[in-house]
Amino acid sequence: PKLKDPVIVEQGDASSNDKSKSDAEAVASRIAYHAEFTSSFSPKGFDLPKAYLATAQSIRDSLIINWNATYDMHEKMNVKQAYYLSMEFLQGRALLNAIGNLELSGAYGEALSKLGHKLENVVSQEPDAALGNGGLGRLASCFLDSLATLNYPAWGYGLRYKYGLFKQLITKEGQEEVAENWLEMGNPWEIIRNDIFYPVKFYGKVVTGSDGKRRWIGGEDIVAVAHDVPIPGYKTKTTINLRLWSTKVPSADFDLSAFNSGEHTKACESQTNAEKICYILYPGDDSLEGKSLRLKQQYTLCSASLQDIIKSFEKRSGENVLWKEFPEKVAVQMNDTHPTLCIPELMRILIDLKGISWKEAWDITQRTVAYTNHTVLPEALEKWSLELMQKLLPRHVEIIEMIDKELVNGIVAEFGKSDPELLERKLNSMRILENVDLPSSLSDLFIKPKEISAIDTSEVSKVSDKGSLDKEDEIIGNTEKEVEPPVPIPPKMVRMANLCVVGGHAVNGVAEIHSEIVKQDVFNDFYTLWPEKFQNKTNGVTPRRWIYYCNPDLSTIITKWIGGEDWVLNTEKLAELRKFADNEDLQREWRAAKRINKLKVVSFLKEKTGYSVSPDVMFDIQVKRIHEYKRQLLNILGIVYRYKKMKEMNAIERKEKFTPRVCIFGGKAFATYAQAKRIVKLITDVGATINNDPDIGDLLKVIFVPDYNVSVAELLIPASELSQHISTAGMEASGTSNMKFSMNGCILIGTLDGANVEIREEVGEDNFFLFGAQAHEITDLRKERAEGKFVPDPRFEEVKEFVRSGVFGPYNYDELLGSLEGNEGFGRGDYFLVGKDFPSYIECQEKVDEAYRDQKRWTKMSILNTAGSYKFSSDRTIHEYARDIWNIQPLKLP
Ligand code: NBG
Repeated sequence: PKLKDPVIVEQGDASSNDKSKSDAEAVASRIAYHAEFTSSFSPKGFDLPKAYLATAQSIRDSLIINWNATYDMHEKMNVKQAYYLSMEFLQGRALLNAIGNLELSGAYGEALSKLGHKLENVVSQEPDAALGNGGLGRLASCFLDSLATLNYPAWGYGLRYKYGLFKQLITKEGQEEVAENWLEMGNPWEIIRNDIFYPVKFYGKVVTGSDGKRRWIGGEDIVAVAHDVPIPGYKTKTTINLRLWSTKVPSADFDLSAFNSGEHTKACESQTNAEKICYILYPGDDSLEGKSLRLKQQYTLCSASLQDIIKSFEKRSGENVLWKEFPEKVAVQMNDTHPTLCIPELMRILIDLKGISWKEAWDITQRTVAYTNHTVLPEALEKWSLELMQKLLPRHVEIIEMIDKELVNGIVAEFGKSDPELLERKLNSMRILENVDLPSSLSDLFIKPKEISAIDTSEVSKVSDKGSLDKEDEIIGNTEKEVEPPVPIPPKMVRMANLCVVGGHAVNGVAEIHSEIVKQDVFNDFYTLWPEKFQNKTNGVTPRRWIYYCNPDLSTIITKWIGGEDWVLNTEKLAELRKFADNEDLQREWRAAKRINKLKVVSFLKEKTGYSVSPDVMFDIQVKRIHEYKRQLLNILGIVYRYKKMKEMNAIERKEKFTPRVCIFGGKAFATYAQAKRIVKLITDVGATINNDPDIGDLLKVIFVPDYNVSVAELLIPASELSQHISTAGMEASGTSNMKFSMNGCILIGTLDGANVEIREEVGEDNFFLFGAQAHEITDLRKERAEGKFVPDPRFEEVKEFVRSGVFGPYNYDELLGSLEGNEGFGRGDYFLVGKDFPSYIECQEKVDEAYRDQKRWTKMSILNTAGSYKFSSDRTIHEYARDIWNIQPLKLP
């Protein structure tokens, strides 16, 4: 490639042929320029990795122009801005999205082919930016896409983890984790802002200055440095910012004399200590070091982001900084409880550094921050040891204690002292501090200070949600730990979720049923006191990434039948497909598109797992984090049942009875969640047996896709025909892959849980395979089990026996299967009600088989799923947040 003038290509206008031809030339010269001057490879040659980097850098130039223009406009207009703080952003790949959003796909395709490469091959060189774990992180990324697309003034703030979460390998042993070195080849999407950094302090002590003010001094100082990732909107110039922090020591801290006297490790110690804060997401927190590292991560995110937000507020205010107007310019959204420290940190900055009174600072803080709850699993609502927090963040603990004290006063004022029992119950559930004595004026009221908890701690050893807190997973998996004697003195804890509810002006759940549970159960006492704080914001996903780019064949069909491409921005238009659901031409095209997507997956599976599958069988997929409540175990036991029945029949019978399927699983089990890892092992063992059984052939295949991530999802979801969302009712806050599957014309089998409820409403009952107990029945069912009254279905017993018989290999599954049984031995009482739902699940699967045999009916169901999915665009969700919580307005570049 020859270097020409490095002209930057303007946002696309593919309407004219000449324009696109000249665009292609300009793009080619731009790519060639970067291949020669910016790429970190040898200047010779133009292989795929180099083509990717040069292409990314070329489009980045265009993004930066829009990104600067967006920033300047927001600053000039001084509009209110929303800041989304999240420990996770699961961005996936950026190149195709950027090219598409700038409407330069044609020009880039042509340019690359001139340079000897195919766009799709170049695009697939990009490693996923996997700074997240699951739905919570991917939701944050979908929100950024919608915010930019809808021209909202908003930014994301997160951490730049050097090694992400982990890379999953599937071996004979099951899952293994290795470090994911996603930055190995450099990251063309980030702009390292060496000019933007903030001090972050840990430890030290608080003293009272001569002016009577509290000051946090001493301790360990690190620096957080900004890395900016431009986020382009679709068909708009608006390009917002995702600012990720990395950590290092202040440069003056390098111990030169230690280094020169040969103590190299010692000299570099503080450097490593600072850098390790951003090594990985969710570092193990068994040890005290692990716990304090996590708390350091959370505080770094909150402190650096707030300092940045405040600096920008001050700059935009000019001479006249009016702090009480801060909430009119700034909205901070806390994505789950991980950024809770925003509350005491904002208070600290306002009071200690800006000289504002407690009362005013509290008013400003409350009006600024809001909290989204993403799980009702009690133990996943984070708690931190007060002792640890006191060491690490002494000034914040003073502030939290003060907030708790004011809360106690408020509760006493509300409920009075006349009914000590009621008052005690309210205090126990609502206080921020747990197991901390009340002021003496109150404690006299009660007989003795009780062990307190907002939640029923007896459940703690049974449930867990990997999304937030991880140690509980081990409690499930590790029986040795369980028998530890109870701690004599209950530890003093800080309940982060309570702090969020008290300190924020809005609390929202992420699907209707979830928001109801939040109000009626998890935070009921708060809801009774402040009903106006509580809201629902049903999740959504971006239709750009999740149909338009990942499923181009289906998109072309939709555009053709609806008569235009505006459904990508206005998903309501998808509903127009309803009137063609029976049309034979559309049905034929629809099936053909699905088949193309299935063929892509066939080759992908062959490459990744070695298994060959037929594109003519039903693609049945369950991809999500591996978790007991998500019940991959129910799925695999259903498969085992199916296999056993097949083996009991002759070839003709089994062909008649069963619809051929490939059952695909994917997802990561948290590294220390032993039970989840056993589930992975079982799935792979079952696969190894069934896939090699000559009696079965294409009738049934079971495949575990290793290292499930955003890019794998983009491949699997468009090819899927049935997808499983089968959590124990009431436990999945929303789920978001259910929305993606439905959008791509996949039919769901699921329980009435999370967003399934709303999806079923929208797509119609006939187009959703429903089974299982409902949320309001779960408590009684668990009770029934605990009392030994539950009689398991013989088919369930049969299937467990079959696994135990060793058909799937020598691994001992007692601990896994025991969890589905009573409370003796390995028994854990089947907390997730797999046994209860098993019969209705396998019966429902029979209905699936039958429906699939009628391809016309199935295709109609598929079309009606896409048509009914319009509500689940994150554009709708973001408009609701903007209107009901943040009070921000869109602002478009001229
Ligand atoms: C997850 C829930 C999902 C939900 C996403 C996004 C956590 C803590 N929660 O059901 O389990 O879809 O959040 O809201 O990761």
